[in-house]
Amino acid sequence: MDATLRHPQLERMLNVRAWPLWALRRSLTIFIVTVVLADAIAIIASAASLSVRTHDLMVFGLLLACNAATVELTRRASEPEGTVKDVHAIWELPVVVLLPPLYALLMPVIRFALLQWRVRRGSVYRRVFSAAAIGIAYGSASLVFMALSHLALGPKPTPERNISVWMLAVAACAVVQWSVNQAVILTAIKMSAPETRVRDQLFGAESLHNDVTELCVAMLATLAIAMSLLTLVIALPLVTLLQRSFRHAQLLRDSRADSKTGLLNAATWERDATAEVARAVRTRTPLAIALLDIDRFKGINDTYGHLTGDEVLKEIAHTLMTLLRDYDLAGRFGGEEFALLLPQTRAVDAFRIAERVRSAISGLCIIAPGATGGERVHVTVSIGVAALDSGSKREYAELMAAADAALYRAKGSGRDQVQMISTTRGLSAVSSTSQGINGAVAGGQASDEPSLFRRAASS
Ligand code: GH3
Ligand code: MG
Ligand code: MG
Repeated sequence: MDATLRHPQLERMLNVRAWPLWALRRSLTIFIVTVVLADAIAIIASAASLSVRTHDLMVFGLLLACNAATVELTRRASEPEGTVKDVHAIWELPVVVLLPPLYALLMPVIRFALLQWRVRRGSVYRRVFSAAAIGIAYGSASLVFMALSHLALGPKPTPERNISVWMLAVAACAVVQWSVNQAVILTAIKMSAPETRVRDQLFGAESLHNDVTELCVAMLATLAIAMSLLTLVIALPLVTLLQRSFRHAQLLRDSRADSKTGLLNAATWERDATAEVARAVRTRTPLAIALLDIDRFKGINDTYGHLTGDEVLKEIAHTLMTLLRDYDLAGRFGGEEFALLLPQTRAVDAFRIAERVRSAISGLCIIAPGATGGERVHVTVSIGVAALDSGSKREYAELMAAADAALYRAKGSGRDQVQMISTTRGLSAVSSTSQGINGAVAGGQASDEPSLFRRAASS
């Protein structure tokens, strides 16, 4: 059998003209190639001036083993897409400080090869670029450490001579490494997508806190390893714990979100909304709840398929995120039902917001793939709003029942409309349809209306 047929990936790699790297913006391609070349030149230059010592090889081997163990832990937890916070600097900063520059330049190359092999097949040019960017950062840090410690501690700097000065040089080295790496990565991200808001990702409070923690532990590990290699045995479980803790914030976010739409999940929305209603009653401030149900969604699934149905759910969620304020709570309440909590919102404003949402959703242009190039899916929603006017003492459950009753009425009155119940005015409500606001509609008590959970059978 032909070897190339047995190794399609190898065949793709050897086909240089087809590399995805060439499909990027020209300036970005040039930047990536420049960074990789600079790193390659640094590796060759430092290899030429290296004098191999057994002790150095042993230190490098042990730190490499710890780094590989960290990669294996990433594999078990699975490497998520996007920006991932790792702890590799803890094993790599000691290499930068304690060993000749070649080792620091090689470490990221081996790390990214391991990630590619053991964790996830990512885009090769991205892996190579990341390894080169970190290599350059380590190379610069290594030069800075050598220069600073030579000045303060003489030609063979060791922590024993003056531990504080030595640690200051290590800290400077860590800062240089971090800054050069951020600068290179940031330049590449900005070149590939100038509109990306990388500031929050890289310089947000959480990200900075994680980076500072990682570098502080890396400095302690460097000092400990400089004293005795045995400390690696103690450091490994601590680093494992730190690696897990970096996922804490992400796990917390995931546990609050609905995976399909990214809105709050039902349990989180309910918990947060209950607390907000209690606060509004206590502080005598207005608040409103809106329940939104997609009209004839079963028909959309039946006509266009569930994938298109899911697309509709995502588009509606996106519309809600765009239209609502930062402090409003939007959750996916059930299959095709959404719940909104609008703090500091009087009845009349809540109605206006709900009407804006209804109108934006009925104007959505969602295309279902089809043989004729796609067909527009017409989506509408019915919304029931209940407002807690300032000074009212209603509870969360009463407010939900009132919003549910309003939603039921919106469905019964022809769908694609907003109905509202102001709790201080009993069930007197205003309604709007796609034709406009209809005015006040009289009704009974909220509890007379069928409940959200009984409505399915009657609609
Ligand atoms: P109405 O206007 O009275 O609300 O009619 P409806 O068809 O929207 O209401 P019904 O409760 O009969 O149908 C809801 C449908 O929502 C049925 C279910 O298959 C669909 N659904 C629930 N969750 C999902 C989901 O996650 N994805 C998709 N595609 N469909 C879902
Ligand atoms: Mg429903
Ligand atoms: Mg529905």
